[in-house]
Amino acid sequence: VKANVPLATNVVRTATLPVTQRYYSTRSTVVQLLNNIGSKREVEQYLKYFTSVSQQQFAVIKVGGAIITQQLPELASCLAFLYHVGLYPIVLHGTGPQINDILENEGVEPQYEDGIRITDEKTMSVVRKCFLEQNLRLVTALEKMGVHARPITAGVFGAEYLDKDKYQLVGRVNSVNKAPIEASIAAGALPILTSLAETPSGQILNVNADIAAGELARVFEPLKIVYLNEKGGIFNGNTGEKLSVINLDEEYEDLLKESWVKYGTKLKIKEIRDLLMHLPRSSSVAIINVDDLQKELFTDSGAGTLIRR
Ligand code: X2W
Repeated sequence: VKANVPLATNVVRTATLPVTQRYYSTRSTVVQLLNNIGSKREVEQYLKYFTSVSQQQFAVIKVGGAIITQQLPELASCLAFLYHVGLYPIVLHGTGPQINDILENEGVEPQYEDGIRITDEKTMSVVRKCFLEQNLRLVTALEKMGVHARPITAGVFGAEYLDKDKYQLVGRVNSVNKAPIEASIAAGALPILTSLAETPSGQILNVNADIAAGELARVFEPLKIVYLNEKGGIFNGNTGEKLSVINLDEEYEDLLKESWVKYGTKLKIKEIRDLLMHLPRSSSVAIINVDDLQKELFTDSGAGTLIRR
């Protein structure tokens, strides 16, 4: 992967003073930590690049619910690392597998239509419980690593019903309130969000976490939109090889013609393209495993699948 990183020559760092101090005081430690990942020059270059935009424009990181169950210590230490170098990713997590576990234990078969959970009243109470539990788990794990993390479980996403007959209590996001996220970052805390939304009359609606992360990216226009999942990228269904980079401008049409690009993969690629078309060219999407997060962010070669236009 050749990441699209313009060399930041005139770096204007807009961080508040305490964060700036933290950033520089830990800088040598950071470079040491990262020596096994990339060259010092590479790492420094990316650090400079990521800190050249406002703090809220560094990254939106979507964490799949399965990662909280399977890789919480790794996830927490990755996020803690970013925090300790003065970077404030906006973190949004899902909780799909936890919801399914509870439903299945109760003998209820999870229902999906086009990858969206059909959410009746009973399912909704499970969804809300799981979101709050997983949010607390992640926040607590971060606090144990010395990170100031702030749970943001409501008040961000405004929504209407996506299709009440088809999906019941599922929302289509129609507004994003940036204020709680901005306040969190201004206070030096990592914002940790769920993808629950609310109608104007106060009905809570369920929103797919990938979609909610995309909505965050549309309003914050971050340099990086990172989807963390266990698979760690998009794989060619015929050869089994990981696609290290997709340049949408040149490859999109051909990619859609590939026989293995169907169902969920097709939907995902289309959604990511739609998202990137709405964002500055400096924005890119990375799909990676949590173990590869630092490598993807701080090296030219990357680790997962990088998608850009
Ligand atoms: C999702 C929200 C959780 C989610 C659901 O109920 O599963 C809808 O489908 P993962 O772990 O990221 O899959 N909501 C409407 O997306 O979690």
